[in-house]
Amino acid sequence: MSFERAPGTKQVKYGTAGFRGPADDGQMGFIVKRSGITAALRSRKLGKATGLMITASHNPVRDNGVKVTEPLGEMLVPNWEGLATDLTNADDLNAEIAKVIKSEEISSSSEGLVILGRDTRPSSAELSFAATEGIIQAQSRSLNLGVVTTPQLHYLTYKINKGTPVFNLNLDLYYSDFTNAFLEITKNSGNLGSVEVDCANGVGLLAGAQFAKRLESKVNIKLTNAGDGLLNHDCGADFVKTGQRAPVGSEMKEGVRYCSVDGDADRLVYYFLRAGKFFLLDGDRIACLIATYLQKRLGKDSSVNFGVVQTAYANGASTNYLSALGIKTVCTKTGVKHLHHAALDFDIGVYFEANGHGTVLFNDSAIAKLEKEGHSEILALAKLVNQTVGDAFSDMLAVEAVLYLLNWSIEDWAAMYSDYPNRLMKVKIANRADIQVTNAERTCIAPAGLQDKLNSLVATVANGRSFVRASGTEDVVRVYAEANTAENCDKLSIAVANLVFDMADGQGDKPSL
Ligand code: G16
Repeated sequence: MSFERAPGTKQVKYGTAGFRGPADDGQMGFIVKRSGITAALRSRKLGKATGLMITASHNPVRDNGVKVTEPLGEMLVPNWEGLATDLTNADDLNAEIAKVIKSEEISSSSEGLVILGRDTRPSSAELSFAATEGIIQAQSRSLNLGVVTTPQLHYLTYKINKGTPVFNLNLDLYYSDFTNAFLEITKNSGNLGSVEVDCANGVGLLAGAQFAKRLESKVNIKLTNAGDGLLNHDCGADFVKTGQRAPVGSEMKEGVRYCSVDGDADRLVYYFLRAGKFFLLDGDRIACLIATYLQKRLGKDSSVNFGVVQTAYANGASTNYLSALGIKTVCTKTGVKHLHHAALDFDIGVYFEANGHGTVLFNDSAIAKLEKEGHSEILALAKLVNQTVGDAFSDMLAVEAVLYLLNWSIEDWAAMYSDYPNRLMKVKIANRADIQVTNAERTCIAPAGLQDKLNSLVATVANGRSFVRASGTEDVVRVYAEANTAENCDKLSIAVANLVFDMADGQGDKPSL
């Protein structure tokens, strides 16, 4: 694989979750190398370690990608996304590096440190060499954690910047912190039953095996799709959420809790079987479960201000459920970075995308107020939820803990509300940048006239809602639709998908269900 960029190569953009694309078309090598340069320059600018994760998460195994992490584990700040894009597209790389060093006032004597991680894709190992080459070129060192989940990389990047010495940085820190937090919360419980985790044939199987072993006295964690099949193929959180069905290899039984993580283990969805019927508990449900718990425990008199951050993909029934309880909700654009940012406006910000990506942020004021008001149980929960980024395993333990604390079964959780029938479709068009949106992605402003026609279609079904947006991780336009019945939902989604296909230069076959 070449790590150099041929002049005139098609331009790329740092998107929803960094850069993503095919791993075999000769582009990913230079993209990852230059992301190594970006991460190193960012580290030199801040005088702190940054993180670099090689993964294409939920995408198929043939793809790969890369994302840069800020020192405290957050996503890269917006102005540096622009610099990452410029560095990656530059014909003259050295000139572009010099430009960033000058504009960002990076000292020539500074040296950076980049914490490097990768997922299990066949292309990831070689790409980590590309990253290292870039990091060295940008006058920095790298610390290679090898194969890790995305949240592990974020967490250990946070840890090193909070004072953990380099030579003490290892995954045991991560496992111990979350295991101990779970054991503390459940110290008075017996065995909590069985959870079967679909690992998407990805890196989640390593984390899953560790938690299964460390928590065997409290919960029976069984792993499926643990490396015996193709990554994300007919399995994983994205497959289960989009298809609203069980992954391959799962012979579902009543009375067992099931969940799926995605290819880099930063998303989680739950499901179970009752009377032969499949029930999905997605990111909206996880947010509602945790928000319900917080509201019950905080009570009316608490000074702690909490709220839930969602995106346009949140099922309308979940937003109505939260509003009926008087819980504040905010809607942002897709992308964890947007939700994370909005969640910081609350003392406790619960943020989840419907696809299962999210976490719960507790700020310093929340911790102080919880201590003052004597909420030791919620303080324990704060330690169980990964504060840096959405983490499938930390979220799974948080769900298990909250169900236990509320004395709820998975069926009690499912009974919170009934989802409105919904469907997510993908439409391939010539240039997805032709689709322009605003209003937290709920209104399409280009191509001209598309939104008016979409509104007319929505008006033909009861309780209709639909929006379209270009994916930031795949070369497709996403179409979301909701309606009062499954039949109306299908009718609306297919009509909107065809509208996009016709008005935005659709490619290949016309969309169908
Ligand atoms: C990434 C982002 C998520 C986003 C998802 C899909 O997830 O981190 O915030 O919801 O992509 O984004 P889009 O609709 O723009 O393709 P992951 O799990 O793939 O890293």
